[in-house]
Amino acid sequence: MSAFKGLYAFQLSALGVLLLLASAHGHGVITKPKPRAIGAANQAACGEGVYGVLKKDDHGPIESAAAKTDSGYNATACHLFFCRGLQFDDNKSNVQTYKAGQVVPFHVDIAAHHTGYANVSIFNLATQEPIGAPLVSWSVYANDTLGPSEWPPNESDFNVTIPSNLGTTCSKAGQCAIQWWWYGYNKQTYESCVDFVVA
Ligand SMILES: *[C@@H]1O[C@H](CO)[C@@H](O)[C@H](O)[C@H]1NC(C)=O
Ligand SMILES: *[C@@H]1O[C@H](CO)[C@@H](O)[C@H](O)[C@H]1NC(C)=O
Ligand SMILES: *[C@@H]1O[C@H](CO)[C@@H](O)[C@H](O)[C@H]1NC(C)=O
Ligand SMILES: *[C@@H]1O[C@H](CO)[C@@H](O)[C@H](O)[C@H]1NC(C)=O
Ligand SMILES: *[C@@H]1O[C@H](CO)[C@@H](O)[C@H](O)[C@H]1NC(C)=O
Ligand SMILES: CC(=O)N[C@H]1CO[C@H](CO)[C@@H](O)[C@@H]1O
Repeated sequence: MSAFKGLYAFQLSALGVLLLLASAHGHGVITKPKPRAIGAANQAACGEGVYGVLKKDDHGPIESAAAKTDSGYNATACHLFFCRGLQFDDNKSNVQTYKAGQVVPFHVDIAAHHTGYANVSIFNLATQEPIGAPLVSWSVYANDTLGPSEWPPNESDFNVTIPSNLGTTCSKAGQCAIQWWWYGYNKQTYESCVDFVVA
């Protein structure tokens, strides 16, 4: 093989590895605090098709899973676009305890940038409605025309302050979660939830 052909083959295989990494790692997920994880309750509520996509790539857009709904999909039980369809029943021992006013550091692993907007809010799990205004929000998030050195550090590392006015709204496990929500203008939605109680 000539040096030129060798280099070409190397570039092709490097590209293949990059594409593989991109598809294996998807786009974004909270990694700190420990977010809601997938399990058997998700499988039962969302069906095999959706469960398979969500399980394969915890960073991927929810729309990829929505494209695989099958006869096992129960929209109400799965609530795919709320907490990514991940279920409290699979995470009963994964509930954080915070104090009112506590500053909680978050880390989001953004594996691919897609320009959009994002916010972080406390949600009532029974109604799936936000409680109060977002705790953090970005009118522009993950701008994909910026290079790594220009990425705002606060898109992946930020603090959330637990409000002091929640009263007993979030005093029991299963009542509240903090949801990080990113919508990319390429029509991709990413969500992670952290279940918590204020005690
Ligand atoms: C779908 O889930 C809801 C909520 O859990 C439940 O009430 C309903 O019976 C389920 N529907 C089917 C067809 O299983
Ligand atoms: C993304 O960054 C580029 C380069 O700084 C800028 O021109 C563009 O307006 C930004 N996009 C948004 C939606 O703010
Ligand atoms: C993130 O940092 C940028 C500066 O890089 C600032 O303009 C913006 O207000 C910050 N956003 C949040 C949510 O902290
Ligand atoms: C979060 O808050 C802590 C303590 O208040 C501070 O030391 C840290 O720098 C903050 N982190 C970010 C990303 O702002
Ligand atoms: C939070 O972000 C989501 C998607 O990024 C958006 O649909 C929602 O309207 C935002 N909420 C607020 C209160 O801005
Ligand atoms: C990620 C995690 O901690 N998952 C736990 C959520 O709660 C269930 C039920 O208690 C456990 O089995 C999981 O290990």
